[in-house]
Amino acid sequence: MGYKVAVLGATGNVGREILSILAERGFPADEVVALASRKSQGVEVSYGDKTLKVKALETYDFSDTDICLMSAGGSVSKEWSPKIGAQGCVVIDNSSQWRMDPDVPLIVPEVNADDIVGFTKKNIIANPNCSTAQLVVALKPLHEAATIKRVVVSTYQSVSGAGKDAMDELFTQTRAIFVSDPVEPKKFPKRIAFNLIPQIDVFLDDGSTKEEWKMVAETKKILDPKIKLTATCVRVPVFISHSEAVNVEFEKELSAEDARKILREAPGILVIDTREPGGYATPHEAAGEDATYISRLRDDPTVENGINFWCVSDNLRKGAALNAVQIAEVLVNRKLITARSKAA
Ligand code: 11C
Repeated sequence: MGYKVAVLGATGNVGREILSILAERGFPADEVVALASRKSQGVEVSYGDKTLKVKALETYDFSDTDICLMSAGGSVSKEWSPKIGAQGCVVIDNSSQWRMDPDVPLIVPEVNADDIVGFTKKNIIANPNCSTAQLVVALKPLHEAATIKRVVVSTYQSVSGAGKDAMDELFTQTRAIFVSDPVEPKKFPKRIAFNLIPQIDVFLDDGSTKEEWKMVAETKKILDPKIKLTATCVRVPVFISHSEAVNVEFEKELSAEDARKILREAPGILVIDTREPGGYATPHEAAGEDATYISRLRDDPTVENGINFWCVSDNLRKGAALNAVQIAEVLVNRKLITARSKAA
């Protein structure tokens, strides 16, 4: 018996990735439906070796669909998630719309899968921001071992986090620079090709950006409200995978060597860390992979119990699509939903 699954936002970067991950992982779906707004109706998208024709969200009946994996932005989610949830279909939403709602669980399965039971209040489960997801996967086993006091993180985020137009902008600007054409920033506030931009999302009153605030607020909700975290988020001219330089201070003693052993055993983590040229993971190698890669583990001698590490992961996979599919797998494996499609 399988489930009926809708993928909303099926023509976007994350929607396409969700479809391919559902197929790759053999998610127990009897039927997968690709959805988008009416203007994309009829567009073809791949689901494994099949091709699906996109249907219009506006006219789709969710009453026999079990799970809707949504990656259509905050305003679509704000309007549609409650309507879809009210029809008994569980929404797993990639936008930031519901993440801080106390009646919506914010889930990274390796970290807080048990919190998922709260989904029945609204039939909505939130997927975290990509830069938070990979960070908490790495922090969770370290927090269990030595209790994290404070985290200082600097991110190096790829342009795919800002969508397909942003990827096109990096490509177009790079080519323009090579042929000496003028470069006009559109999606980003400044030139991104051969440059870095220390702003992701809008500025807040305290001088931080919303991306930085999300990392703080979401880490507290997913992992532990007592953890102090400060972030600086930077956009870099990389197409896929976010990287993070992380400094962690613990209450109890924990050396980099202890952390290495713990992280080697931790779910979702791959430690690549030999102290020689190239003995670390880079965004290029993480792209298309499921793991969160940890490298450059070392003690921080400036505090009593502190370490530094480098953390890289594919932002479209663990940071979005893979995490959403893993949440759906938790629902199924823990028998928290039953298939209601006539086809099942
Ligand atoms: C970026 N992290 O790299 C953002 C994209 O809240 O889901 C994801 C924004 C979000 O631009």
